[in-house]
Amino acid sequence: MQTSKTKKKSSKISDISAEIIDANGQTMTTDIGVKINDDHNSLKVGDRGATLLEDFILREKLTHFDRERIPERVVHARGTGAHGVFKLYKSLSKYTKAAFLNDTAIETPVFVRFSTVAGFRGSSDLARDVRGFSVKFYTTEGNYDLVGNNIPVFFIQDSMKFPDLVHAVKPEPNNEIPQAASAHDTFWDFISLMPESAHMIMWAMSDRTLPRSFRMMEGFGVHTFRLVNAKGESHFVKFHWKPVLGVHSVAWDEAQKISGKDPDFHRRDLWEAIEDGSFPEWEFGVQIIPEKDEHKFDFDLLDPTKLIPEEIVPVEIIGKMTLNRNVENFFAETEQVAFHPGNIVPGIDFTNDPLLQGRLFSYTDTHLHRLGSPNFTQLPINRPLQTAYNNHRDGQSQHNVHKGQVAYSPNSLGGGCPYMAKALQGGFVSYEEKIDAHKIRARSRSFFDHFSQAKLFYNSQSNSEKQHIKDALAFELSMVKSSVVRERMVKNLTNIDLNLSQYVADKLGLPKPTKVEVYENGALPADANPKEYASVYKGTTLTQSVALSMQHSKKDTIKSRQIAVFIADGFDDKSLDKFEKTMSEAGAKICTIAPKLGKIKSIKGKDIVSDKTFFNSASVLFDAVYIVGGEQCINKLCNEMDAIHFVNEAFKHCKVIGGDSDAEKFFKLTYIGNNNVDEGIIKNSDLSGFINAVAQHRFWEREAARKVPA
Ligand code: HDE
Repeated sequence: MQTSKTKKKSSKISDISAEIIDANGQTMTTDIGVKINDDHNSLKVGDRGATLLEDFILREKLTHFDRERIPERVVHARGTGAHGVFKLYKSLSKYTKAAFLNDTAIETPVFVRFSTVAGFRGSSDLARDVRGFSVKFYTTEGNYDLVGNNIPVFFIQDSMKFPDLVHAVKPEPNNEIPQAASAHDTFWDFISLMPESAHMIMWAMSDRTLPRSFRMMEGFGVHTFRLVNAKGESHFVKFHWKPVLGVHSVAWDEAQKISGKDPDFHRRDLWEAIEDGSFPEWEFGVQIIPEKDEHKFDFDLLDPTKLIPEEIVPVEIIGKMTLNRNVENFFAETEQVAFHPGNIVPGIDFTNDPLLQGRLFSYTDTHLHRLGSPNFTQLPINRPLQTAYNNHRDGQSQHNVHKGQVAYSPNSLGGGCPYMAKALQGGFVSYEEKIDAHKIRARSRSFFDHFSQAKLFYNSQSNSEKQHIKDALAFELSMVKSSVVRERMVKNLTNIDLNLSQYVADKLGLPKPTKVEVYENGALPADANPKEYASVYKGTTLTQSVALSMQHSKKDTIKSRQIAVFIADGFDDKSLDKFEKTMSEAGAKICTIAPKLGKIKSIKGKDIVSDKTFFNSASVLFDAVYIVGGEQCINKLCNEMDAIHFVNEAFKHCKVIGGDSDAEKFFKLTYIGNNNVDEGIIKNSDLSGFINAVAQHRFWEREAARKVPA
């Protein structure tokens, strides 16, 4: 028998592949290795007779099948994962002794899982929702998990409120409606009574919750953590992931349509990018705060509803993560992976953030329930690179065969082994934080400023981003049946921006507020009076932070962007060849779309096979559209109503639309012809103009000026 020790010796990250069962060329067997002669028929008495209970092959097959599902995650059920590596650019040894953050020669294997929060496992990828961004680093000193989100703050300040938040956002318990959506009564009822959610709500209603791709979203550790160096000195730290492709989103109307056209849109996008060798990359950044500066901010570093503006503490980029390998088996890897913010290595430690503290309990508890045994760390995807030596024994699904008579410490019969490691030998030592306080069940008053950073976020957005937030709030609250909840939310919004609250009120048919309505009740401590509470708002010295707006994100590449190219019989093959060559040199991906599948004849009689058709694809699945010339081709497209709708919709969603000069006739039939717009409309085969425009991602300003009924 192969013990885990011998297995581990042979490989590192390929430990996971070491477990792969490849049936190629093999005979079918039962689970205990007996060769199967007939897998199509159960054992019966005669041709038409009753099935026999003795049929151990049938029984094994059905009992195994009956147990194929495990409980889905209570939150973040819908997700997808991939393998990769983390490479450090520069050593952080000044701040941490963690080996993977010290040695630039080390390449640390990682496994990443992205997720939505509220939807069930089979729900759509494009729900308006926060995205989970979990990274498991298989370091030389044990597994370190950074279990973060694509938003740097959270809805609540104390883990005590987490089950309430989740119950409020999940489908309502009486009828299990709506799926994967926050636009319903219980969510907004809860939020309207929890002013601490104000900052997170601004992010959640922004386009951050509609990412174009997992590859184009940021990641954040959210909580303030600690780094501890070899001398035992501690610094506070916030972790950031910055996508190399920039941060981009889709439009809300588009997100809803993608949910119907391709609910696997994000999962497919990640899978295909990796299969194509267009490996997603994120740079890893840290904001470091010396311990002595803990109280220098006008908010509490332990409060997870606050971020540290990059203007105050810059993000120092220290490394890069590249995802370069898809999973072999979704269940074995993505479903069984067990992340835990409590999985830390020497050199990293926790703070007393009350949300983080609760998480440190909850994740192990959830894994025990979901994966059914304390031996879930032995699953290939969860195993550290090192063999685990300790005195834990037995339990369900124990895969290890522990040698010897000793399973306790101290012992002399086992030579004292396994022995404990001193700090200098890499043994984990908790940071010796001095705490001298009363045991109380209360919220620190330093956590009471709920609106300053909500304002900061809102004020940092561009006009179109602000408009999207306004529209998202109007949409979500319009789905709420309770007028009391709607009115309370509008009142709360006055604390963020009066104009915002007025816009939403108007859309909801409510009177426009004329002044800031100081928040009245809810999460205030029993003894607080609202006036005093209002005076706790210290404001923040900043009124705007550039990093909070996606408008300022990187827009320098079209790598891996999906471009739809319309063709029909009689298309100009020279133009198509040139377009394809130029776009693929720039790293974009082309998909030809035609009235039918199969061969399409060019102007010169050359056949090409179309990738998709107007009836099995849609503009919402692409970043941009291009129409190649050829008189006959354009005439055909002019009669193709789905092609016209495709372009109108792309226009509505502010995408780049381009074409050869012949395409003008076709454009005249679309809203481009009707609107006299230039932004993002690239005519006359201007391919470099097209590339520059696609790199801009969207021309949102188009929305304000002209509305398209598509
Ligand atoms: Fe989680 N969270 N969470 N969470 N969370 C889970 O663990 C929990 C919080 C996050 O891809 C669960 O394995 C509590 C913040 C991600 O597998 C569960 C609290 C942040 C994932 C759990 C929080 C997160 C989870 C459900 C408040 C961002 C998906 C299944 C105290 C920093 C991990 C599971 C994956 C998953 C509990 C708050 C991120 C129940 C109690 C804040 C990305 O244990």
